Amino acid sequence: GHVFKLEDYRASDYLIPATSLDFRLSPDATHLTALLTIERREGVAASAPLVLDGDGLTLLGVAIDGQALSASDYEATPDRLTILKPPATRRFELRLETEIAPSRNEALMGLYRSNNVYCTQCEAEGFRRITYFLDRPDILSVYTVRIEAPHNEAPLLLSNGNPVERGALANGRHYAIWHDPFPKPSYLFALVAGALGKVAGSFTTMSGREVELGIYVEPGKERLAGYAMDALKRSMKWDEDAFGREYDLDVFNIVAVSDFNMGAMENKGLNVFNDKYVLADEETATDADFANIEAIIAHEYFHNWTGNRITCRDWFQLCLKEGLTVYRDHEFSADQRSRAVKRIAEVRTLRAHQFPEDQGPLAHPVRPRRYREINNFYTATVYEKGSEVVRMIRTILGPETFRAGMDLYFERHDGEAATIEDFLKVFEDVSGRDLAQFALWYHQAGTPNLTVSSAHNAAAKEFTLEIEQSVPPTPSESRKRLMHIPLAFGLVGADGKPVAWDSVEGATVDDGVIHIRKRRHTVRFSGISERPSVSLNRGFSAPITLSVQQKPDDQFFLAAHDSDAFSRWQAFNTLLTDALIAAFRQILGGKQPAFAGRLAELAGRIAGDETLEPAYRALALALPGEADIARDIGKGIDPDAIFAAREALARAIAEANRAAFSALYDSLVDKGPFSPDAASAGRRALRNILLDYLALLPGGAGLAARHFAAATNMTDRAAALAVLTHRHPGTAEAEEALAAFEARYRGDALVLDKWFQIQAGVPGARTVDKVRELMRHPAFSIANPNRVRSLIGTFSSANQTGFHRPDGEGYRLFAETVLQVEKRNPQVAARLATALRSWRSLEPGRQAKARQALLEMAKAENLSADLRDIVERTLA
Ligand code: DPP
Ligand code: ZN
Repeated sequence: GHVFKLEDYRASDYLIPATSLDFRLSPDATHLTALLTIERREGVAASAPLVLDGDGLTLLGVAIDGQALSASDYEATPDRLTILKPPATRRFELRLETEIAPSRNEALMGLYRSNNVYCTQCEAEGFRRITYFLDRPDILSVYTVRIEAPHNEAPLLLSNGNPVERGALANGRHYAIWHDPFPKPSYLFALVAGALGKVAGSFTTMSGREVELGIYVEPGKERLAGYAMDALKRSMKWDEDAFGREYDLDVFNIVAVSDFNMGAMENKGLNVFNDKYVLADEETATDADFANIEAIIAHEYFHNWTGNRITCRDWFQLCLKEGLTVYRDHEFSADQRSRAVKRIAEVRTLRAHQFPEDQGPLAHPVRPRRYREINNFYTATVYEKGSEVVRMIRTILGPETFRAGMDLYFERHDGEAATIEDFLKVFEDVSGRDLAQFALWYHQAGTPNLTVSSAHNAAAKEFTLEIEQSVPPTPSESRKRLMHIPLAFGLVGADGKPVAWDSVEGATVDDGVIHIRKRRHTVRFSGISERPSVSLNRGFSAPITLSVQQKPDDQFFLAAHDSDAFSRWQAFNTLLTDALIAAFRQILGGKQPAFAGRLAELAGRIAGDETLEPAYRALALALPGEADIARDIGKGIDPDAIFAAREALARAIAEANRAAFSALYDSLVDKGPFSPDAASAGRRALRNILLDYLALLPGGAGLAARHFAAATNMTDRAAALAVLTHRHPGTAEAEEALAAFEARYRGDALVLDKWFQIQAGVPGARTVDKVRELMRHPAFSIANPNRVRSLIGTFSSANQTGFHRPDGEGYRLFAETVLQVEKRNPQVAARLATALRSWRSLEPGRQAKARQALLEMAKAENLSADLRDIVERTLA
């Protein structure tokens, strides 16, 4: 396929200042008349052909300035329309008639049907499946949209911007006209039509304008949209308070649909959401679901300024809107909930999703330089690492200068399609600093590593840190340049208090941050009489790995005393990881793993420490995941040995703390009415992780079964079901709970996704057969992305022992299913296929079988560009 390159960017010869669309909706034959005002760019020769993008389109007619074109004036294929000799005038009107079949659109890109509702998804290149267009983000156009449909089939007709007019027509038909005054790229176009229920709200902006809010859901589900509405209002207020950003249209609408490739989409004034991220009440949604809804509602809303008002010049700049908007939604959630807990959760996500990407065959810079299929670049690197890069800018410049830079960004680039260079320039301009070396975070792939050792010279009262940076090679980037790494740190005295120094040399040290810019720094602190413990990368100030020569005593000390909550969590997590890796090696060597008693003791102390938030304690007690352990081991992975190591440690912790865990578990029982707030969720999280430990002890299955039966909300019910099925698979208790859950939620597809997910995650060799069986369950559908992700996605990316079954059966099911999904929906299939990205780190037997599965996929006929790109890069 074609490789798109950043350096090939060139402005287009033509612009489209205004776009007027007239839809006559019909499931099998939607008729669209598009009237495009075309303007030749200054300096472009009049003879330059106008080349528009299409994708599978049927052209019914084409006219310029009211005159139908003759066949020799243009060339039309499903994927391109070329106007060979446009008029000599600089501005003209191009009229296009096309016909599309939403009911047959299973790729869920462009205009399609979901549960009899018409909806659209145009990012990145879906608009060209609706009409011929300059379908690129630097073409900003003012849209007017008329939608016409039978009233009974589609009483609701929505598009971007403000409503202008609506009315009845003959034969039971009606129409609505929408106008969006803000010029926007085609990827932000949206249309929704159908029969939906509405939850209404309103918001008064900082300047006193009244905005009408609407959340549209499947009729009958209105009461499940209350939390999303509340999250929307809080997001609108927060963006005013934190960034001075005010909403700009008279209405803001959100529509929830059940067939959606991503989480949600920020179309101007008309966000379209995966219903998973809108619908919630205590009976159907977990605390994690509530938190995700809050974060995604915020994320899409925040795009109104970072993405919509200021968009991307080209798709290489995707992180300009995504990394920045993730940063903003992280900050929002941190302000709404607990900052320390939020930060730990973010870092866990980054390590679980971005680190393996950065360390494997699909590694790419936050701003890639090449792609074959842009859909494959909506990645953890662009989003999560992109957010970390923005966070580092704030760390380096300080909060006030960062805010001044953001203000300048909005002022300078409002209404434009911008680049990462534009973004960095505002921060250089407000700070007077040169960010050229820092910019490597956008340009260079790979997770930097810092090796750190320390020494104390008591006689000279000097404490020294030797720090060395390296960036591992990544595909097509074997040589790396030195980065600017802001390393937040603290020296901690024996009393747990910060240790002050007289002077420091060897690096710029500023406000608790060592600025690493060279390969090696010897950082000398003078005036230090006692050897301190050193707390490094506090708050996870840089997305790096650390190799620290640190004594376990220091780790234990920091895990109990570090004043930085993140680093304290990190110290304990490092101890757990080290113990798990040691146990893994013992198991491979045929030995029984043994654990230091003080580790389990510390776990007990953290669990019972009333000075710590319950949510924090729950995160601390969560052992590193099997995939996290595998990533830290790096190669020769035997997932069964990792599983055994992890279970042995959990058992050791549970046995050592039985009485205390049990008492704490009892004391945390939910009293009073349900509330999804962070503090209540934290108590449930702590109680549920204690259950997970206690379930490993004698009588554990009974305890979990009672927890399941007594649950009054989905968080507890789903947690108990997972504990029962994962810790006691195949037992009567587990089977009864599964049956009860299924019976209770029969007909509720979103909730049954949890049932699929929990079963797909059951460790062990038998799950592959269970997954095959569940694919035939009436609630499963290979055409629905949420169902596929719950069952196949969970199995392949979150079930290490099941998926990596030594005989390769997991891989075979996986390859077969990916190819089956791909026939309908290449984008979802390609995303699924990334589950094999770490195949080279497996032990040789599994590695050979995983490779076999990848080769099977590679040689399938008519492979989509999406899947081919992933499979070939993974094998390369
Ligand atoms: N809708 C996706 C997001 O908001 C892509 N823009 O991240
Ligand atoms: Zn986004």
